[in-house]
Amino acid sequence: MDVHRRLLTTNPEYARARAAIENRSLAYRSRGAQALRAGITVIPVVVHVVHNTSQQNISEDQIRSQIDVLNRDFRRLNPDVASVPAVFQPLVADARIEFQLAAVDPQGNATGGITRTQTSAASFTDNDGIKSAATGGANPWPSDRYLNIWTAPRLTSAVGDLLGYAQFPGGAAATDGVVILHSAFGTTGTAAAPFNLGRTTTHEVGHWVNLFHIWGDDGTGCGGSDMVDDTPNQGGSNFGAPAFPHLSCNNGPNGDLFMNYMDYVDDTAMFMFTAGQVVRMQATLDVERSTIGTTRTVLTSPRVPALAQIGAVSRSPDKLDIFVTDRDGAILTAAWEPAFPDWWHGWWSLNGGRAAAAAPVHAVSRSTDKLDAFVIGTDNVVYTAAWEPSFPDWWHGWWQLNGGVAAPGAHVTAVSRSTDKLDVFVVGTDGRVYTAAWEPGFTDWWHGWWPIGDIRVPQDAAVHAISRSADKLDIFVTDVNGVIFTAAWEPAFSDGWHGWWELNGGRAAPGAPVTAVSRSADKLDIFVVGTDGRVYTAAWEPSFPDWWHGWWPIGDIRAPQGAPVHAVSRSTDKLDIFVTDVNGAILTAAWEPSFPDWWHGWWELNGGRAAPGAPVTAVSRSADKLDVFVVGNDARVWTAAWEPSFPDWWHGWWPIGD
Ligand SMILES: [Ca+2]
Ligand SMILES: [Ca+2]
Ligand SMILES: [Zn+2]
Repeated sequence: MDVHRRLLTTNPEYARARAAIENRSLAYRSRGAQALRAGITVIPVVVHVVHNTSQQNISEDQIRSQIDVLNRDFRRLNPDVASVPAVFQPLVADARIEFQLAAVDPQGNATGGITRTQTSAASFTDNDGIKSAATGGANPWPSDRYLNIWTAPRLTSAVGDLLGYAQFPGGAAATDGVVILHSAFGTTGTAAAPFNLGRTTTHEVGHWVNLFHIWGDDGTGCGGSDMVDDTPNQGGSNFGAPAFPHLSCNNGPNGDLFMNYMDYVDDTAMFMFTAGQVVRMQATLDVERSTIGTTRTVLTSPRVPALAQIGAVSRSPDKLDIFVTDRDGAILTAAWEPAFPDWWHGWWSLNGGRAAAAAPVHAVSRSTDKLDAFVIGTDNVVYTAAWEPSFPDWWHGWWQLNGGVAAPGAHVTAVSRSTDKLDVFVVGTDGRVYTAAWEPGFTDWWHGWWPIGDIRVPQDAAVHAISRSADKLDIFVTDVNGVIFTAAWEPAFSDGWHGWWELNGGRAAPGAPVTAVSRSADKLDIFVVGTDGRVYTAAWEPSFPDWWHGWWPIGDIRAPQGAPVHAVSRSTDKLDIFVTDVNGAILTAAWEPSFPDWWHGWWELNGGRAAPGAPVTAVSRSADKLDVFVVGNDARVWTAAWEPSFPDWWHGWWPIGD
């Protein structure tokens, strides 16, 4: 793996190029790591499989497993990064480089990014014979646009067998890239322990972006340097799986950074790049390798308290907007639509809005592409903000909503009962339910607040509201005694709201959310976690002569009392519900009229985990598609998706940002 040393002594041109690169890297270090490339660099990779036996003709699965390792290791997403000793954890950094098998070949044709060459050579050496068809190998693709990786049947050098070797930046284009022994490549197929976690390639690609060995390539001396400030001076290389700390060169008490990818330890014992190494890599991408790869923006997920509810709305088919208040009280939003080539956009501050940490932000779309958001501010006042495509300057607001006050962090639920009309509901500081309304014909801002009846509800409770058909409103709440109530309004009522009525004797924890969905015109289905922790449902439709039907339990799971059950109807008469159970497992169940045997489920939703009872917000952005959102155990916002064309159940979970 010493190929660059050999080049330095035999090729003066290369030695001069290396000296120039070192001067530039030093300049980067001294000017404070201002990399020119923002965000993530995505590098197209071509893997040249050069095989002598058919066994060495490694599978696409094995190749993809290696690309996956690179994408974890160079993004600090490798789970074993947790094994870095605590004293070294502050050094760990995201290299902001990702790798993709090339989709387009040098001639502009579609490709899988893999070439396969049968060779008569049983073995190659580090003299680059594998990099040319003339010597039994495979020619590189243009190295200014592709990272070339060759997998070898066997690799040797003057000192014995090699796992791999690399060419540093500044060398000849015809030999640029890395060479890896097939049995040290990827994590499956022919990959063999202890080099079967793909770390040989991580190490060699580290060289390819200009990283030196961590011990300074000085044998076992203390005078060499890897030209990186935050890596401790280290005697020689480490092997196997050393115990921490391993001291050398007076570098106690913490000793060698042997768990760095640029040491020689086993795959199971290396977990990290440092911030200083990332500066070197990014400097290389800015200069010597400036022509390679494309960049994409980094999305950073807000950090959100565990039980926060994420607001989600689809303002027109297939568009998604989500809203959350982070642990510092900042109100943030992010957006997705199919036209975005690069995943979600965001997170943006919603006009500087502030609220209690985790305060729910309820959003509604009163007509195509319009958004209205509602929240209780830090001063207990109800606020609203609005967005529509015609606004040249981002969101408008926040405005106080007619002086309404409620408990900090409480819910302001909103519903649009017909085009461009808005109705909102809060629990006031006296525990009564209040409503206010807006429609374009109002010349004087919102109307309200009006109390609805005289029940008393915990101040942090959510009033759930639904419009089952144009201009009709139904609301649901659990009062301070745990009694589930409903009330209704429609324009034909001359005397305001009707209700509250007890809903078929339903009981739940005081303030427990009663979520409602209308699966087709004028039908209502509601869901709540009962006092025994089971999920219950009740239903109503105009043809029922005798009031609501229910309550029926759905399956036999247990959720914390007061946990919300989120429900969505992805197309006419279909129902999907979501809840996080007492163990933190995210579960879903489904119903449609064709099911002869009641609800199907519960199923675990792709292994998703969150705090017990964490709200799982669901939205259907177009017919039969489902998107769900939850705060994960790492405090980030996560999403998963389902649509009928997925042959294999849900896709996800993905964090919306790092
Ligand atoms: Ca160092
Ligand atoms: Ca050394
Ligand atoms: Zn090396």
